[in-house]
Amino acid sequence: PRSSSTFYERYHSLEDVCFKYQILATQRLNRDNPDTVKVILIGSSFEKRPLYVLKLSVNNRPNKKAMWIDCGIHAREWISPAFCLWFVQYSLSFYQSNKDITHILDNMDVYILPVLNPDGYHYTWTTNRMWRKNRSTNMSTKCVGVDLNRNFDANWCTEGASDHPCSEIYCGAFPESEPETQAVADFLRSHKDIVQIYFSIHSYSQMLLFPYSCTLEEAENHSELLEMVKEAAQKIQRHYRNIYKYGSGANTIYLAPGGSDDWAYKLGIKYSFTFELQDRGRYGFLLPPSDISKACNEALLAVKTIALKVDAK
Ligand code: ING
Ligand code: ZN
Repeated sequence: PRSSSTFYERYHSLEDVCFKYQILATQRLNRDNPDTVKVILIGSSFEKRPLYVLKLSVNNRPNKKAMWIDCGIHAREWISPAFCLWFVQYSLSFYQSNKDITHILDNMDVYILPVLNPDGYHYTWTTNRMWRKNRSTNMSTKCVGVDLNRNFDANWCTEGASDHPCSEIYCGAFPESEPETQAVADFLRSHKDIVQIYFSIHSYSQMLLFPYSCTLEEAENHSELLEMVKEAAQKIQRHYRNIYKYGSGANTIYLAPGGSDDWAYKLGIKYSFTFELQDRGRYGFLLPPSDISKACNEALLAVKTIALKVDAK
């Protein structure tokens, strides 16, 4: 019954997500280290909402690597911000009792951006549930919004994106034209020697994707990336009896230039992924709250599997 569901098994307004983050930031992963959860302001959205990254860090070992996870780049994909919250809650709850998350957090810091597109997310709660883009406006058109996953500088605005402002896949006026894109790109540029793994969480269609999406060419470490998502998909199938497709973006879903994972990969983050969470189309973006826990646990298993494989390299 709905009444017995936890905070994490429901969808939340932007205000509630932000409030929860401030609470989570006061928690400790490790009794000896008071600074294990930090909130970092990395920029602000077009409508001037803050973009907060949560940093999980259990010790101050020098030269520690890091993993990045962003959620909510597309406004209507509500399971995505739900996953970022789920991941933080899981980390805080099971550090030191689950051996996989313990190993991961002992060996890398984790940066989590729960809602990359806060203006769009807010708009889906108040006005149009099916909104995808951000909410930026421009003198030269009456159409609103840029597809932030077409706005990164990776074969920007070639086949698979549109230069028409009214399109759902509008690439923007130029690469990184949007403040949300710029904030993420600036943060990753200044942390590129630390961040080893990049995850971007979307829905729907149940796919574990890696570069490239902007070209049909294979990434330099294609076979290594393929091995990783294959193992993750197999684990999901074994544990949750659910099927995820996997492969490079362009070969598995469609050509899509200007995406964040391709850009991060080209920046030098060689383990770069985009996950498409549940479902396969029955409810689509309107995945019921009762499916949140399974969708998040599947994605969590995939993140853990890949992080452990990268760490073992
Ligand atoms: N899918 C992604 C999109 O932006 C994608 C697919 C993945 C594009 C990786 C580019 C890079 O179209 C959804 N559902 O948004
Ligand atoms: Zn998406």
